[in-house]
Amino acid sequence: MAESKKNIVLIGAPLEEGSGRRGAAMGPAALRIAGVDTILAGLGHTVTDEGDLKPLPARDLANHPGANNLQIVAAITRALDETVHEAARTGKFPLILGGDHALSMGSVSGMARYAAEQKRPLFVLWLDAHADFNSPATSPSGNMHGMPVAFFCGQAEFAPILDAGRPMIDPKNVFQVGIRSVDDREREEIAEHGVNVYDMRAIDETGMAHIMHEIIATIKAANGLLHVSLDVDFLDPELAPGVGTTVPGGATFREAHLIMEMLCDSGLVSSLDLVELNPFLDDRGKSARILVELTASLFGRRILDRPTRSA
Ligand code: NNH
Ligand code: MN
Ligand code: MN
Ligand code: MN
Repeated sequence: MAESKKNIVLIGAPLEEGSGRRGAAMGPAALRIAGVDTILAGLGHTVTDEGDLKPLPARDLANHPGANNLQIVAAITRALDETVHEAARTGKFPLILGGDHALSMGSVSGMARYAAEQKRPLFVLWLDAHADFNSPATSPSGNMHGMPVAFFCGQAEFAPILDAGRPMIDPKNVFQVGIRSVDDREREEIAEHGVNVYDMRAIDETGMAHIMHEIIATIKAANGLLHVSLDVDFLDPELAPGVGTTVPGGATFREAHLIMEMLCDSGLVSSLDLVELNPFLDDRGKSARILVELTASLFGRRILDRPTRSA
């Protein structure tokens, strides 16, 4: 199999203000302590750590009653948008160490800008218990980590965070896998906008291999780039307790591992977020270690040297 050694840049985004509780700001440190850099370097990749982004709040934006800590989330969004775009533009693979899931507003918009320059469509694989398609108008909590998908699908009420007219994502290019907690208004929105949702029931009924074959085939046929966003709560809480919003009945280690191996073989992935890790809630670093293990599989660690079986 063709080995592809990458130039990976680690970008820490210690955001917790999108989540409504403290602790996710410790995520980047925990992922480094779990050895994300050394495991990737050990696989033959070049790894550079850019440290943590710590922008000042975006004071040009008014506080919004439906979007808690908007100024801080907007500042991280702008900083990541710029940093991720610049990394991709210079041939690097941006690996974002989160931080809560609101940071994907910036990582995905940065990659959307890059994909538009490459004249290729950007697809997003959203591995999460939640659909994260709320907006300030629909969110039951006001927590912006429940809003990033609506943001990068171009929902108008977010407009002042980034310049108007920026390339965004077609909701039909978003694949959500592992979903098992959706709010009422959110359910209507994802249906209306045509987001592709593979909920837990779909995984049980058809199996992860079949679902991933389907997603990978669609992206290949479109010559797309793929951004992967991995929320810790995608995994079953028994496996990964280090997250503020556990939902029972999550993905097993084997399902998550299969996704990573199939994505690695596909060669499609251009950027990755590791989000929602809350080390304060974790059990002796267990969740951080699993995220690092899964990342290693995505970057080429394999058990036997054989390719994905055909569909
Ligand atoms: N849907 C809820 C909200 O918008 C919870 C979102 N929480 C997450 N998303 N952890 O991944 O407030
Ligand atoms: Mn999420
Ligand atoms: Mn979630
Ligand atoms: Mn809408």
